[in-house]
Amino acid sequence: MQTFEGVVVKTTGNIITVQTGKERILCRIKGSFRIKDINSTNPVAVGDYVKYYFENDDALITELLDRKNYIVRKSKKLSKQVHILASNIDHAYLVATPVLPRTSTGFIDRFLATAEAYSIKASIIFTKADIYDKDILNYVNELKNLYSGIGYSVYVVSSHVSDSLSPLKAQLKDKINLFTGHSGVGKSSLINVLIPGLNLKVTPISEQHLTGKHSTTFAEMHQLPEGGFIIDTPGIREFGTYDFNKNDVTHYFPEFFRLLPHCKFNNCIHVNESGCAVLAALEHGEVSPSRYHNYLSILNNEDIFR
Ligand SMILES: Nc1nc2c(ncn2[C@@H]2O[C@H](COP(=O)(O)OP(=O)(O)OP(=O)(O)O)[C@@H](O)[C@H]2O)c(=O)[nH]1
Ligand SMILES: [Mg+2]
Ligand SMILES: [Zn+2]
Repeated sequence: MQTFEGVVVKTTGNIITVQTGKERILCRIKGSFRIKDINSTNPVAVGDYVKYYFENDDALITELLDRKNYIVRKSKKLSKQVHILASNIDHAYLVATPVLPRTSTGFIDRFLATAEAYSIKASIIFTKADIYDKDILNYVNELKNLYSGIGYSVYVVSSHVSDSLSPLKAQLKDKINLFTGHSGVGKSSLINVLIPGLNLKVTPISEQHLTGKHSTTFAEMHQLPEGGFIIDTPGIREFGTYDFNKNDVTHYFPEFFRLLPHCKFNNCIHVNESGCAVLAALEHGEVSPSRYHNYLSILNNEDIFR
């Protein structure tokens, strides 16, 4: 029996689309997989490497290869089950907009902390630069300075100005990239410009609520002409996907983590401990108040989206 190997590019119900070379094959799962440690609603996810073979005219997946990493979200509020959004990601990008719809720093910081928790490299893309007025542009530049100061790459782009995409393009090449963010921020629009001819569905945001209309309904991986892939995902409302341990949260804020050796206590969580280097840096304006505020929010398990 000849088996083949490929990467899952799309899953819809029982049909799993697997790409091998340039070819895409519609597969089903043979029997059922049981995956240790993850209580997930989906046995395979976009980005998974699988083995399959042909039985008559059917392509059947027999094996899931080890995952390098994966990102999950809770399938329902309060549910213990998770949905694996994607796996084997080299780089996760938060697609964000200061307006129409607005992405809060709470949402940005929760995304970055989640990526740190999963050890996935993360960057921020601010889109719709063509509609920023002076005040918004100043605000975006402030955020750009803040996040690049911490060590995250920040791109300011417009899907309507293809030149604005050159630095981003260079970074996407030859990697498996995930695009996430609120509905309506322009994830699919951006991918349409990066992959000419793709024509993903794009929907204007609601004029009444100024929010997106959930145009993309399932994750799908698309091949870049220069090499590499982008995973387009449905818009999400919140990034509260990970049950952080209180003592670990400081590990997910790199600029706080760098200060930890200077705190008096090596298990300092920077709330009210004496001799805390993070609190001192906050007082001296060396740590951003919004980062600190969002850190506390995560520590206290508050819902900070929007
Ligand atoms: N002015 C302007 N509008 C944009 C830009 N990018 C996207 N849009 C518009 O924003 C709206 C939403 O874009 P989509 O690409 O569907 O957004 P999405 O993030 O994929 O949304 P979901 O699939 O619902 O998560 C559409 O009306 C786009 O035309 C941009 O750079 N500038
Ligand atoms: Mg979309
Ligand atoms: Zn401290």
